[in-house]
Amino acid sequence: MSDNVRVVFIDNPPVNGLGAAVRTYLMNELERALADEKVEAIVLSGKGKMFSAGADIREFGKEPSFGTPSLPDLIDAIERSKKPVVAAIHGVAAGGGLELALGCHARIATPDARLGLPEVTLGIIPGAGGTQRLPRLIGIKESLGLITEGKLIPAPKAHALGFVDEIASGDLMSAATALASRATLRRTSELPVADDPSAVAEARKAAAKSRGFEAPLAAIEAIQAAATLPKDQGFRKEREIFLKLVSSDQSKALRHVFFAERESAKIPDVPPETKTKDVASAGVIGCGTMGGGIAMCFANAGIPVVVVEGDASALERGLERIRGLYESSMSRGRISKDDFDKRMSLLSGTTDFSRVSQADIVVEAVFEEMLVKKNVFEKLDSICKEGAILATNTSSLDVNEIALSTSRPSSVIGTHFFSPANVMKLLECVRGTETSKETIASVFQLAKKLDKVAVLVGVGDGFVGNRMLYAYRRQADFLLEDGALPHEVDQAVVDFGLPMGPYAMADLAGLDIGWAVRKRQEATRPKHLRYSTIPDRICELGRFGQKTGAGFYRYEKGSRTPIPDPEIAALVEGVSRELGIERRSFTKEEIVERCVYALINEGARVLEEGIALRASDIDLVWIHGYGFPRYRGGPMFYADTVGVKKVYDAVSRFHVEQGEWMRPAPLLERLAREGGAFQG
Ligand code: T1G
Ligand code: NAD
Repeated sequence: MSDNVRVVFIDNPPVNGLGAAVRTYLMNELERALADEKVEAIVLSGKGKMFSAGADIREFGKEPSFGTPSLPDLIDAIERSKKPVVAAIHGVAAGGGLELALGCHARIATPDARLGLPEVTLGIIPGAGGTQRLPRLIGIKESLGLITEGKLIPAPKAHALGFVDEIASGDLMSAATALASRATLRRTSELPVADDPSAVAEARKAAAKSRGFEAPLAAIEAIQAAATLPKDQGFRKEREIFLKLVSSDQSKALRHVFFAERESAKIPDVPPETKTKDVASAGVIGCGTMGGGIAMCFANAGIPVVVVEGDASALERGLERIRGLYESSMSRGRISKDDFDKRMSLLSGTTDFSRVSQADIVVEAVFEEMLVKKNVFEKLDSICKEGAILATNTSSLDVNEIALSTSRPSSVIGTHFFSPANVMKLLECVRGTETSKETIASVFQLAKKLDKVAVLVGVGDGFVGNRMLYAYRRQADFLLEDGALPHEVDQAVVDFGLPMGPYAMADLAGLDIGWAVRKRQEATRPKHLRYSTIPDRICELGRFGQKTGAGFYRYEKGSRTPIPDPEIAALVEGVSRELGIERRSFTKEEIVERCVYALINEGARVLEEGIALRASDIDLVWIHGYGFPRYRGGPMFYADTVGVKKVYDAVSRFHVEQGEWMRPAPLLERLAREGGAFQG
C-alpha cells in the first residue's frame, strides 16, 4: 500500500451503523488526514462484514441522531475535501452508507457487494444527499427505480449504471489505494443533471399503486428537485421531506416491522447456540395446492425435493401444475430458462413413500383430516431416518395428536405455509408440547434459506393467523347483516391498505371448504352466540367463489374481477329482514374499525394465552400472511398508534351492541386501564 494514502475505517459492529460517535470519529479522522502533509489521498472503508448499513435506525427520533456532526455535514466535508477520498466497498453499502460513498470522489467495490438506498422501506427518504447525488451519477430515471423500490443491487449492476467506478477483481484495499493515488476531485454534487418528466410521471403512477404509502411519492418529489431546483435548494428540500417523514406514523410502523422481523427468530428458551440440523434434502407428502407450492419453495432454494402422492394421476396433475407455474414465471421474465431447468431438475415425484426415507425433512400436506394425517405420520415414523424433521402443514388440527402417532414426537413440528406457498412469506412454526429445541432451531434456520419469515406459534385452533381471521370475517358478516354489502366492506378494507377485502379473498380461496367444516360443527356450535347464515346460504346456491364463477360476487367467464351481484344484495337484505334488523349505512371508517378492532381483540387473546410469543410476532403474521399494510405496522402496532384505550372503548361498545363475540380481551382491558401499549 502506498504510504501517502490514509485508510480510515468505519468500525461499529455489526453493521457499521453511522451513529453520532462514528460520525464524530470520521470527521476527526478526515481533518487529521487533511492536516497531515504526507497524506495525499484517503480511502474510506468498513471493518468487519460490510462498508455500512447507514444511519443507526435505533437512534431515530433520539437527539444524537441529528446531533453534530450530522451525516449531511460529514458527507459535505468529505466532498469538499482537497484530497481525493475513495470509498472501498465490500458487503453492503446501504442508505446513509451509500450516501457517504456518493460523497466520495470515487467508488470501488468487490463483485459480491450490494448497494442501495432502502430508506423508503423504512417510511423515509434518503436524508443525506442520496436523492440529489445519485441522479447526478446515473440520471433521474434509474434513480427513481432504485430509490422508490429500495432494493439493494449487486455491485456489477451499480457499476454498469455508473455509480460504482471500478469493480475490484483482486484485493479490495490494494485496488482502492491504487485508485486513490490517481483519483481526481470529482465532486458528485457539482455534476449536471437533466429533468426527465416522463420518467417522473411513470414513477408517480407506479407509486400510486401502493395505496396510502407516503414515502415513495415523497422520494419522487425529492429526486425531481435534483434536476429542477438550484443545487442548495434541492438538498434543502430533501432534508425537509426527510425530517418530516422520520417522525411520521408510517416510518415508526416500518421501523417497528424491521426490528420485528429480526426479533421473531429469537426464542427465549431456544438459545442461538442450539444445535441445528442442516436440511440438504426434503420430502413433501401430497402434491395438491399446498404440497406443490411447498415443493417449489425447496426447489427455489436449491434443495432437492421428492413429492409423494397417493395415486399416480393426482401426482401427474400436481407436477403439471408446478411446471405450469414455473413456465408462467419464465414467460413473465421472473426466472431464466436456466433457473427453470435447475428447479425442475431438483424436483421429482413418486407414489412410493420409501423415497423419502433419507430426507432431512418431510412436510406433510395431505387432506385436512386427522385420520389421514395420522396414517401418514405412522408411515413416516416407520421409514424416515433417525433425526429427520417430520413437519405437518395442517391449518387447524392438533399438532400434539399428530405427533403422538409417531414414536418421536420431539422431531414433529407444524410448518404452516400460506397459500400460494411459493409466494407468501409467512411460515407459522407450530410448537407441540414435545417439539425439541433442536427441531425448532433447525426449522427457523431452514425458513431463512427458503426466504420465509418464521414466527413461532402454539397449538390451538387456527394458530395465530387463521384464528384472528375468523374473528375478522365474523365482524364482516355481521356488517352485512347490519346494512353493508360485500363490495362496500371490501372497498373500505382495501382503502385501508390490505390487498383484498374479506369477500374477494373468500371467493378466491373457495367457499366450500369452510362450509363443509361448519356443517360438521353445526351440532356442537354454541347456539347462544350470534351466527351469520349468509355464507352458508351462498354455498347452498352452488356459489363456491371464483371456481364456480360466482360467490359473494359474480365473475365473467375467464375473468377474476369481482362484480357486485344484485342477487347477493337481495340475499343479504333478506337475511337482515328475517332477523328484524333495520339496515343502516356504514362509513368506511366504521367498517375498518369493526373489522380491524376485531382482529386486535382476538390478537390480544392470542397473546395472553401464549399462542404467540410477542405482539410483534402477531404483526408479522398479518403482514406476511394476509397482506396487512406494512406501513401500518401490523394490527397490534396499529392498536398502539390509534391508542389502546380508544380501541378498548370501541370494542366495549361493539360488545354491548353485538354480544359475546366482542367481549373485550382481558389484556386489552388491562392495557387500556393502565394506559399501556402492546409494544411494552
Ligand atoms: N441500524 C441499526 N441496527 C441495524 C441496522 C441499522 N441501519 N441495520 C441492521 N441493524 C441490526 C439488526 O437489527 C440486527 O440486530 C443486526 O444489525 C444484523 O442485521 C440518512 C436515515 C445491512 C442488509 O435500511 O438491510 O441511512 O437483531 O440481521 O441479514 O438516508 O441489516 O442482531 O440485534 O439484518 O446480514 C438505511 C438496514 C438506514 C439497512 C444486513 N439502511 N439493514 O443484513 O443482518 S436509514 C437500511 C439491512 C438511513 C439516511 C437514512 C440489513 C443488511 P440484531 P441483519 P444481515
Ligand atoms: P389439496 O386437496 O389441494 O391437496 C391434498 C393432496 O394430498 C391431494 O393431491 C391428495 O391426492 C393428496 N393426498 C391425500 N391423502 C394422501 C396420502 N395418504 N398420501 C399421499 N398423498 C395424499 O389440499 P391443500 O389445499 O393442498 O391442503 C393440504 C394441507 O394444507 C391441509 O392440511 C390444509 O389444511 C393445509 N393448508 C391449506 C391451505 C390452503 O389455502 N389451501 C393453506 C394452509 C394450509
